[in-house]
Amino acid sequence: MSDMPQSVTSARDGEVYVVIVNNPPVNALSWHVRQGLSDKFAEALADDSVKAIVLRCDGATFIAGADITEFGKAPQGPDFNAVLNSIEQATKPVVAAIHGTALGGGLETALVCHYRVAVPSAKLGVPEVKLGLLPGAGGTQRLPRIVGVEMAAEMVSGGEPLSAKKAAEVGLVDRLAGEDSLAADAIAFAREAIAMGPRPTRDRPVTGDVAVIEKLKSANARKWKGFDAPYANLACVEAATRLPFDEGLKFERTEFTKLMSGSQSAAQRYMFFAERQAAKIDGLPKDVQLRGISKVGVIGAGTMGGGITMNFLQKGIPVTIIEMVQENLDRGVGVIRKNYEASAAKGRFKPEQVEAMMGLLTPSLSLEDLADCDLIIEAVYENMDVKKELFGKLDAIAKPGAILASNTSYLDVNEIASATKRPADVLGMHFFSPANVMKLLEVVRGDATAPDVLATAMAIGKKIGKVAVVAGVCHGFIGNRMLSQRQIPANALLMEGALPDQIDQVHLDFGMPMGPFQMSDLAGLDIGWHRDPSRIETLRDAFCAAGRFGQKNGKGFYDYDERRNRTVSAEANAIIEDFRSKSNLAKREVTTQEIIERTIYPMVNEGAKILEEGKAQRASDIDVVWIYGYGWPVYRGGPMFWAGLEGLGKIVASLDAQGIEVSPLLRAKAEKGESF
Ligand code: T1G
Repeated sequence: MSDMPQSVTSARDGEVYVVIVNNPPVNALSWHVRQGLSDKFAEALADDSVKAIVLRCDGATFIAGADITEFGKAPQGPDFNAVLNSIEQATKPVVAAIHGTALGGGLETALVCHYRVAVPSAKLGVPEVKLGLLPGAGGTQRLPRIVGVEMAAEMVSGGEPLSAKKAAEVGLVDRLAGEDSLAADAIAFAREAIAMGPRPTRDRPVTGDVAVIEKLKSANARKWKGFDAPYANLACVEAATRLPFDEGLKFERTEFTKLMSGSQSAAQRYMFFAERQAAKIDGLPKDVQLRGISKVGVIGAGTMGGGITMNFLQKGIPVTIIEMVQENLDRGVGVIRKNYEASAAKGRFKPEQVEAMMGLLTPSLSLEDLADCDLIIEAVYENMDVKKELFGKLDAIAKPGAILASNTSYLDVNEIASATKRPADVLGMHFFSPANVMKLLEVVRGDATAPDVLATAMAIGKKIGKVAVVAGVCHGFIGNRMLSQRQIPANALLMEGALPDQIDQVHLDFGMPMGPFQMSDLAGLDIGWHRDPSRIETLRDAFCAAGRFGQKNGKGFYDYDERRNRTVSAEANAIIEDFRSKSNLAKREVTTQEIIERTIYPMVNEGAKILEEGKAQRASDIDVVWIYGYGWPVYRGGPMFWAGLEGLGKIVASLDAQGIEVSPLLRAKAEKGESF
């Protein structure tokens, strides 16, 4: 095949034949890699002077999996399993030389090699479950023959990689190589292997106790709720314990095909690329230079300010944290330390790491101490006047080139920027609570925000472990703007006959971590309340008048015990019934389908408007926001992806019937039978 990229070459070291894969950026097993492997191994096996074979990769990593971009397309090149089986059947010993990440089909390729040598920094895993799949090239059948049923079951169902050290302990790696001498060490091991001969994994016995599979299922029932792949993975490992190898392969192939053809894997593979796409800023000048961020200032040591601060300290970036009152500053710093100590108690940090992180924190009562910061993030009271006054002061204090960011969750970033003489250096960095846990970061670009400022904020967001998404200035940006389109109809449905737990249950069954009313209780029903119990104009007023403020005081739409377990509240439901009757609204039966159409379809409509207005770069960014900011079930791909599965025409028809103004973009796509 003349047009085939040469992504597999070979070299000789005496009687050892070295097969070298080079398919940037991650040496994915694209069709031309499979063809190259097939050709090179055939060459090595046909050459009598070759006594052993090493398989290694150039670039950053060993093979990191099948080429996900090929999925769903017409198959090209040799079959994955055929290539791997031919390696396993080699009549000469084959040694895999592993660095970087041997993942998915990459690890499966290493499993068909007879021996494995790895550098200590390497990681080995089968993350297919995170794509809604399973290791479809024999991984579920070969892992139990090398590491045993327990470890294999954990690996395939959790998708987390093993360190090379751990892999060596469990027999997945036969020898740890020098960090800088993998090629040579692998060849040396291959020479030793000549005497040992081939060791086909398929011929090795399955070891371990199959009972672990049921234990894993019960231990992860909550986490795996709604997901198909974890259970399919475990079914394959279980099959390995009772079927001959080739029967087990057939079982695996059947389960793999079911997952591959299902919507869950399509959604999770979509999200894999969507998350990476979100990091890209369309139209960014090629020569943009990031600004250096070596010191950060955070204004506000409350829940948000403290959580934001922790993100930077954890990455070794010093933070000056500001409060106006000593007591609040001390409390804020205390909470940061307490959170780190709690994580240390769970083994996440060593005590000396906690001290090192706290050593990077400079508490202060003076804004002047922010003068040397490269990035200043305010997380103060959500009030425009307060923020504008503060940004005016920062403008005079911050050094030239410092980025000034607001953590506002919905206010107009352009108006905040107008309080400074440097609007190009101003943007929003909207963290989600708890800020040291939630991965989503909405980076809100103002009209004047400079490209390098935007790119720097996106880059620092990634550096502190966030999934950053560019949002435009509008009320609520992307996530909260769509959230409000869910809450409004949810509240209306209470007035039509539904109850909080019925509506929430629909959302829980859909796969959301909590429903609209659980979320309201978490946020607090008294936010923005006028504090006059005699003035009852809205249902929220009625709840607040009754002292029902939400989780914070143990009662809201639900009742909460001291462990925050919620129960349906007769008092809350009575307040709803009373408010409905006083509003002369008749109670009627509300169905699950109606709840979906009334509370989720409007979110899709709002997402389409956000796209039309250019407040999100792409539909997949909106989905990333909802997966990482609100726990939308990744097996449904995000609201915009899910809308395509639901059918845009069906959604538009329902919105029309509800009398909701339909986004022209949504309607146009529906009419063309498109999805987002
Ligand atoms: N196929 C195609 N492209 C891939 C890819 C893959 N497997 N992995 C990464 N890329 C692209 C990615 O989209 C990005 O592209 C670039 O490489 C750098 O990735 C039969 C069925 C290896 C840990 O799930 O976990 O094997 O944005 O930004 O942070 O049983 O990539 O530059 O254009 O993530 O250094 C199983 C997925 C596949 C591993 C590197 N394997 N990849 O992280 O870089 S299914 C996986 C990763 C399978 C078999 C089954 C990570 C990484 P662009 P990156 P990184």
